[in-house]
Amino acid sequence: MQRILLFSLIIILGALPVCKNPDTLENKADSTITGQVLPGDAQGRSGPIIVVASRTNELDKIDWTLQRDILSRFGPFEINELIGGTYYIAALLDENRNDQLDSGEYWGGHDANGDGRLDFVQLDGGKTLQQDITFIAIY
Ligand SMILES: [Ca+2]
Ligand SMILES: [Ca+2]
Repeated sequence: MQRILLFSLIIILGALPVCKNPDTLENKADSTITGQVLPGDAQGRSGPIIVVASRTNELDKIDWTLQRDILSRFGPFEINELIGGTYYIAALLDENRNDQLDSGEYWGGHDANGDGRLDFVQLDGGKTLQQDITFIAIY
């Protein structure tokens, strides 16, 4: 009887390291996006600036409450604890402070080719990506 118990204990202990650390390399949230928010078209305006790492560049679908940094003025931003992958960096000058992009508010982000649509960046797991962004237009 004791032998069976001991045997079971060895099996249980042997299995422990497997379930101890569920993080795999792909889903570890240890990447960072950082850079400067430049005024661009929003020069001279004020209000909280929300910068998000978004999975979409469709302005009406961006969630401004997740994976974000909030600034009180133009300047450096940093978004931490990101999983490696593809992101659109988007910025909102949230003048009415409701965490949403409203008509008449400035938006911007990383638009590499200047066509007025945000372009994605590729973020590697465990790395920090540096990308400056700017305000582009009024919504
Ligand atoms: Ca708003
Ligand atoms: Ca573009």
